[in-house]
Amino acid sequence: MVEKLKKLKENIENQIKDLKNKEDLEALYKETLGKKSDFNKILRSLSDLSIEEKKEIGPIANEIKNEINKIFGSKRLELENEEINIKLKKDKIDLTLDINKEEAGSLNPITKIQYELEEIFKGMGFAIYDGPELELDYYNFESLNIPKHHPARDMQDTFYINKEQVLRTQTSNLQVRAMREFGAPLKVIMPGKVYRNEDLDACHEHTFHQLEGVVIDKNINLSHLISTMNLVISKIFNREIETRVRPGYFPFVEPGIEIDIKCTICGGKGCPSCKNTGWLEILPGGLVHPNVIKAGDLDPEEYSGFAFGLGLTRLVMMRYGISDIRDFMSGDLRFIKQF
Ligand code: FA5
Repeated sequence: MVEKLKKLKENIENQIKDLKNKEDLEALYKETLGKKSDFNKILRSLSDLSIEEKKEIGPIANEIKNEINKIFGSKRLELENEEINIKLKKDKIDLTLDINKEEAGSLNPITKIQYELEEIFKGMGFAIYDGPELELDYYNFESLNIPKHHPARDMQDTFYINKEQVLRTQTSNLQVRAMREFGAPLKVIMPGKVYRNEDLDACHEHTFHQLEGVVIDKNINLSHLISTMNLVISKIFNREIETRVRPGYFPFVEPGIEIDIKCTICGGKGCPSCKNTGWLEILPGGLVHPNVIKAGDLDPEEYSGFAFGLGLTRLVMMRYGISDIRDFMSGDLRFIKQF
């Protein structure tokens, strides 16, 4: 009987070696150790033996059964591992594969120059201040010495949201806000987007960027403004740029000036970007009007100051030789990818 069981074990060992999947293994298990198997029949026949024989053969038969179970167990494990390995190989992710490559964006040239200017001004001790684009009529006009029905409102036709709120037409809306928030002495720049109801052409957009600057201190005069601006312009262009100063009019400065730069697109000969004048208006400014200093809760007898409103978009056009301002809003990737 023991011999028969050993023979069966040997057969099982031989068959199991070549099995390649779990289904075949379970089928062999059923066939060799299941209820109807020869192995089971032999085990059942143990009951016909005498007690002595049972005592002798029983444990041996049990041991053989355990050994066969172990053989099946380790084969089961082997097949499961193989299955996992095959799955892992199939699911392997190649991290070096360049699929779904998204194009990296880049900074808009206006943002780039804004950041450069911020660094230049920070180096001169200016702080950077930000404020609302949807602004009260008061800060955009009235506090700047432009009451309702003042003709200067025509120079900056805007989009009224209601009677009190407008899309700001100039970053000057932050002059009084900054004075009220920080007091004096004050040295601050305010870059940002502004909006105007404009007839559009190569150098006029409805949405563009300005960079405002305000300095309030004792004994500030025009030479402070002009020398600061010449320094900033030469730094941003990395060379000397010819500028000229003319009188300008803004109700919130007295006196008011315009600092123009020689058109870098045509070199001063005249082109559509400079309206054939050879000069580009990018830098109006002046000494802050006493009424504005008062609106900023400061004493105009004690403090004076200068302010300027750099046309940031136009400055970018000059630096990169962009001849049409409408390209910035065109949404054409070929334009933006050049920078
Ligand atoms: C102003 O906006 C004043 N707030 C500037 C100022 C500040 C004066 C502080 C005095 C003291 P102006 O309307 O000229 O000024 O605009 C300033 C600059 O913005 C212009 O020189 C020009 O470069 C730019 N600019 C004006 N209108 C447009 C437009 N439609 N499209 C693009 N740039 C414009």
